[in-house]
Amino acid sequence: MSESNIESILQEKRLFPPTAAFSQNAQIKSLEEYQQLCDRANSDPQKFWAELAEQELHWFQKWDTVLDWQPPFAKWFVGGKTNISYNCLDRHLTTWRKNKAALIWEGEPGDSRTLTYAQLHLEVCQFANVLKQLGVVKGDRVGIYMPMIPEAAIAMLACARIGAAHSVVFGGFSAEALRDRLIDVEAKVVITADGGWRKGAIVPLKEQVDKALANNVVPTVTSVLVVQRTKQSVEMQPERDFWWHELQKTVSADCPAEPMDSEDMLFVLYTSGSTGKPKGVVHTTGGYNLYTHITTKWIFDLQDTDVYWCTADVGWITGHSYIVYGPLSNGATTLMYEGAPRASNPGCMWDVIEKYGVTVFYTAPTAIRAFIKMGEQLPNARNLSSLRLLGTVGEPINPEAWIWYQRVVGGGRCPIVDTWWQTETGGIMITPLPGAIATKPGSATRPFPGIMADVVDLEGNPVGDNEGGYLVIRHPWPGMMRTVYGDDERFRRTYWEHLPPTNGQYVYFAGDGARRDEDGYFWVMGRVDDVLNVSGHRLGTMEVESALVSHPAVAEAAVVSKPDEIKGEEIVAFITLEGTYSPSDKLSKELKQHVVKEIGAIARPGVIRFTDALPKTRSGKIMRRLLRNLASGQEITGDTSTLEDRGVLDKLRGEG
Ligand code: 7RM
Repeated sequence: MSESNIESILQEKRLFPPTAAFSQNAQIKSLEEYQQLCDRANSDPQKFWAELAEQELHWFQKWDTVLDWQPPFAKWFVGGKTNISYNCLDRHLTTWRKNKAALIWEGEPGDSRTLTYAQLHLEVCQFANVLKQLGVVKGDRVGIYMPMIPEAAIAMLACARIGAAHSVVFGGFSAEALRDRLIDVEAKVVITADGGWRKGAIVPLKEQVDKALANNVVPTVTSVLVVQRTKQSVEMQPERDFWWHELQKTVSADCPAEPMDSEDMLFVLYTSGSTGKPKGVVHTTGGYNLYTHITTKWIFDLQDTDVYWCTADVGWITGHSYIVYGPLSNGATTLMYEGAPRASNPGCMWDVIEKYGVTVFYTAPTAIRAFIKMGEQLPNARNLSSLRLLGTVGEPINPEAWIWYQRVVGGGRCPIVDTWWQTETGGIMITPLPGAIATKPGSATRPFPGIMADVVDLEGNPVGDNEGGYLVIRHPWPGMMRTVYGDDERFRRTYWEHLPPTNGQYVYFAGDGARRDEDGYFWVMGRVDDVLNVSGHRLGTMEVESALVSHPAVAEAAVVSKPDEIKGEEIVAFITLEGTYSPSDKLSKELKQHVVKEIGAIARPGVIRFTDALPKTRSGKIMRRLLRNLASGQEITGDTSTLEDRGVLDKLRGEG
């Protein structure tokens, strides 16, 4: 976060209490009710979660043990049998919701489609049978590399239905990034589309899959399923590639949901860390289902008449938890949008809200800052009066953006839920409950009931009010990640051994800096590690550096970020070149393009700076702190005495 933003957040004192009109009909109606839930959860967490699991979900068989906690490995509802696809679909079919819209889809070139719960159930059952026909069995992993179309959700639910774990890879990732993830997760099948629409152009998804699988580098993959979306011609490899719509015709519509152990793996989703390759975050069935269900219900205050729209992509955790599983488990109407604003349709988001009468809208601060830039005449020209609740996620929101969102989009009447959480936490952890908690612009406010969040120093001791520290969680919760796929030790090291245990109790280290104010409100300041947040997308410095050094011209690369008005952060790469190469604009462009090819457009560096040498300590460590100062044009702050060669710094500074 930029200095000026930190300044403005430190001075933020405005308070927005929920209106009586909102609280009256809310799921959680008052601060007292919130407090009671917290007290109950704190005094007996297992009882709290067990009661909710019993009330809110269907179980084929009840559990024997609520929580088996062998730090840092947790098992929830052990012995219980359930199925998240059953909870999202089948159980609604015996109610009036059978013919309620489950999924509304608005496609990019004006296509649209609405699936009722009965229709979605049918499609999921059919597709689950397609997967079975291709030999997918319980315990297998299935890669999903898709545009934002209903088939993405159908594919996820079909995997869950038969007990195969899905691993969705964001459609904006490159063939190389896809390949790495498919190899790591040992996928048996890949589900994709002939192409996807992105800002008026076609993203050749199937072609990327072909590249990822070329030369049999992912030997586990036996079949590729292709949705016909754009109708552009693609190569279909005999015996490996199949059209979704063709196989769909060959299967029965009968596919009972497989009773899954609560702790059976539901999905693996890759996310960036500060070191090494992206980690496969593992989530399991029962705990994840309960946690996404109850957070969606209470935080988005679901009512049966809501049209709920989360603008994330299903390739990210927000899409998993708050487009697909959380809303559908609650029997809500969830909207999926394939488009994105661009010059030719700058008001498209507002059109969608007006067209469908969206009531709950959940987006990212980076999107809000882009809306501000495009001008308030766009939202003002649409009827947004259906909206009753707004949310944000992905990065800290600056108070100015919060206030604009509240006033222009929310018409001054909608509460805003600023939700802090991570891929690893499965669901939202710190957030207002909109009928209960007064909000402060820029603060995610208070922990969800049952979440024991704290701010500590490097020794693991709680810090005082308004003192900065590390954000931690003290007690396991049902939605927490279970491990890093195939690497228990990395899981332990990354999240549980970063800080010493408190009174022998392990604490979960989130990687974010935060402070808690005198009212117990949390203010999340951003990452304290080498994880970048560009437009709300999480990227590791090391991933971008590895991509850069894989180019023949690059000897060394050091990647940092600088504050950006819209994107939050922008990537700045400091590069030293191999002997025969010299700096040029052409090479700079080529290197940016190289990163796009290796990772995807979300990782494109904004600035490339060539240098003769990188500032290093005597032990050879790159001093990123100095590079960050340089990148953002700030004075060099702090100690520079460990620098090996001051001349390097002076030279870099000279270039401005
Ligand atoms: C949901 C998601 C996680 C990181 C996290 C934070 C940052 C997310 C907020 C936020 C401040 C928020 N998962 N973050 N939400 N920072 N306020 N409301 O984004 O795994 O992709 O990223 O995002 O740094 O650690 S994620």
